[in-house]
This record gives sequence, structure tokens and C-alpha cells, in this order.
Amino acid sequence: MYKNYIDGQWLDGASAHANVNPSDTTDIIGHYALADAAQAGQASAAAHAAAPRWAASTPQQRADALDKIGTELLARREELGLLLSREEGKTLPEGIGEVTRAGNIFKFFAGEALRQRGDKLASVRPGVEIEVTREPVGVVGIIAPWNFPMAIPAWKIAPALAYGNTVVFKPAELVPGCAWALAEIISRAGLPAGAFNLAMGRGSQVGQAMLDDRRIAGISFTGSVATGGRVAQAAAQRLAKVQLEMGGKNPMVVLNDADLEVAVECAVQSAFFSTGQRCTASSRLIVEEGIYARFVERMQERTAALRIGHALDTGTDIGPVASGDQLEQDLRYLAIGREEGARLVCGGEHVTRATPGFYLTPAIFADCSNDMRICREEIFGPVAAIIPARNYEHALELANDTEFGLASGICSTSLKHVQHFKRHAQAGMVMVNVPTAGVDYHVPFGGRKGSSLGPREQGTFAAEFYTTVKTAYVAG
Ligand code: UN1
Repeated sequence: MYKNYIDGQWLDGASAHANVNPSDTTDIIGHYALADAAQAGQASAAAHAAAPRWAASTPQQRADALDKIGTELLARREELGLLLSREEGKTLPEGIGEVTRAGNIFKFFAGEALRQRGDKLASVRPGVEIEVTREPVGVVGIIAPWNFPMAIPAWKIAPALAYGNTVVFKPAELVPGCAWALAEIISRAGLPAGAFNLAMGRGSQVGQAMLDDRRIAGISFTGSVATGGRVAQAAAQRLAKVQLEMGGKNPMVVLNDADLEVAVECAVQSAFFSTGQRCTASSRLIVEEGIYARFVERMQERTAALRIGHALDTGTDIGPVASGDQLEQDLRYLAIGREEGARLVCGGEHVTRATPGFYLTPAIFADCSNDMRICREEIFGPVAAIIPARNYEHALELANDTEFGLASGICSTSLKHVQHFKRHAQAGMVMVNVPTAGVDYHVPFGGRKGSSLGPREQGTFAAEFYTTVKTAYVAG
């Protein structure tokens, strides 16, 4: 039984549940505690009590702790990558890659703990000096999704601790294994009791308790649009700081002058790798008329050659869908696409393998129109919609015609169009001849419109959410 970690103690939950491998539903990874609202309250109380002490720690203490966590993640990347792939279903290379990313994030923020910023200025009044400094926010509540069980917790927990905040961490119920392993590593990093707390449990219990708890000063959330809206409302009600990363319906524009192989590779990577379960996935492929037929044909060939199988098998390109619920949602959208008159070029079949799992072949819909539901709503599965465009201007218009604004890609060899697209894509991130998914760990991450709310995550920009600014006036 894997327990919650609260105030430096491992505690049984109010109940527990089984962690099931989506590649093989007969494989139970373990039984994990589920906190109720009362235990979530205990975690907030512990984080609240520890906040002054951790805020007063030296930059060296914080850097050392984060560096130690990063070093251990990197040293254990194969073992933890296997755990990640076993519980989430992305392939083993993807799992190992994600643990590596998480390790690097902790290392990056270990450095950030030392690189403090501040300004000393003269006042407009004689004899007065001004200092502008940053302080921790206090207790930060972290609510993470299941699709990046190591990297997303890392990019929230590392800056929270680096800037002197204490943490209540609620992972997604689907992936408690990585959360517990990360918590266990953090528990040995030399933090004071209560500085970091793991509260595994349901959104309706633990998540809600965190939203309602006035001791939690800020909530950083990544997940669905529907839940994000509820988080924002709850935070607004009690004026808590909030950072939301939600969905995407990311376009990838392919122009006539694109290198066809580059475009196909970018599209296949972004749309189908990690089983399409990324908010950065390219789910709308907007293709100019002159290259349209060749693009659809090459996409079909390349997609048909992908091997869908057990996440831990060598040679698997695409692992299973992460859960039965997600598979149902994917299949529902596949039916919607057919009803809307999109042409299914390949895939979209729920297939069987040697072990019972949630296997779905990557699906391509062609001849789509941007107002179809499959082009407007986030599916979060291996489903791509190809939309024809008359010319560059039309492609840009279609790319921006969405409620979302996370990542926007273009494949082209035209400097003129690329420069124009970089400037006019209504998205937080623009990708040129690279996939929209798979971002760096040291630069800002986030979007516009319905994709994000609040300051950016990652890189030095993480300080915007995890610190608060103080302006001090001092007369000598
Ligand atoms: C990536 O594409 O490398 O939930 C990261 C998500 C995003 C992270 C994507 N917040 O898919």
C-alpha cells in the first residue's frame, strides 16, 4: 500500500484504489491511498505551518535540495521511465525521456534558486531608496493531469520550492505511481516537514478541499477546460492566485512549398506520439491545395506503418490510450467525425493485442471543415483532422479560428510566410518546421485564449506565478 505524505509522515488514506496498467489491465501496479477532504485539510495545515521556515531557508539550501532531487531522477530514469510507461501507457523511450525532462527541470530550478533578482532604485523623493524584491506566495496547491505524470508535477513543484513556497500536490488519480515515487525522492531531499505534501485522492474530494482552503494562496492547475473553469471560479471567489493550463486544438499549417517529409514527420509526431494525449498535439492539419493530395497519401502510409502495442515492448511506436474512459471519449469523437461527413482515411479501430489493453489505431480524417466538432473540441486521443486551405492567408485564418491558443505550427520553406505566421498566429507558442508537441524545459510554456489563464509556466517566467513582488521605500 502506497501512502500519502503529509507533514513529513506517510499516512494511510481514507480509502485506496488499484493502479492499473493500460497496456495490460490484469497488471496491477499497486494500491494507492486516497485522501478525503479532511486529510487534504491536514496537508494544507502542514504546508501552512511550514511556510515561514521554508521561506526563510537560504538559496543554497533550496538549490541543494532541488539538485539532489534532479540528480536522483536522472540516475533512476530507466527504472522510473518504466514505471511511468507501465502506468500511463506512453512508450518506454517516451517514459524515460519524460523522467529525464523532470530531472533536468529540477536541476534548472536548483540554479534559479540561486539566481535571485531584485532592483535597487532611487526614489523620486530625496533621501529615499527603493528596493523591489520577490517573495514566496506561501502555500501553493498543485493539481496535475495524468498525461505527463513526471514532467508536469516537476515543472510545478520545482519552481514552487525554488522560490520558497510550500506545496500540497494532488496528482491525477490515474497515475499515482509516479507521484508517489517523486514524493518519496522529495521526502529525502532535506526539506523541513510539511514543506512538501502529497495528497493523492479524487478531484471532488481533495481538489475541491484545496480550492476551498484559504491557507492555499495559489493554485497551479493543468487539465481539462471544464475543470479549469471550475478552478478559476473557485479561486476568484476567494481571490487566490491561479495558473491554468488547459486544452488545445493546435493547428499545423502545411504550405505548398513545405518539405513533404518534414511536414509528415512533424504531423505524425505531434498528432500521434504519446497516443495523441498532449495538450500540444497537432489535431488540425491545415494543408494548402497544391500539396494536399500528396500529404494525405504520405500521412496514410506513414501512419499505417506505426506499431501500436504494449508500452513496454521494444519497437512499439504508439502505446495504448491511458484509460477506458479516455478510449470511450476517443471512440465517441470518431463516431461524431463520421456523422459529420469527414472522410476516415485510416485507423480509429479499437484493436486487441496479446494483453488486454486500451489499444486504438491512430486515425486520420481528411476533407474536414473547420467548423466540425472534431475540429473544434479537444479529443485528447490519436485522432487528426486534415483541413484543406486555398492559400496561405486562408490557412492562417483557419489556424486562428479556434477557441484555443496553445501552440501553432507551420511547415514551409518560405521566409516571408514563416515570418508572417510567427507574428500573426494567435497562440502562446509557434513552431516552424518542428512538431507542436515536445517542448523545451527552460523556456516559457503556455497559451492564450481558452488554453491558459495566468502567468506562463517554466523557465525564468515561472517566477511570475510562484513569487509575489514587494516594493520597499526606505528613508535613511
Ligand atoms: C509537451 O508537449 O512537451 O498537458 C508538453 C500537456 C501539456 C504539456 C505538453 N501541458 O500536454
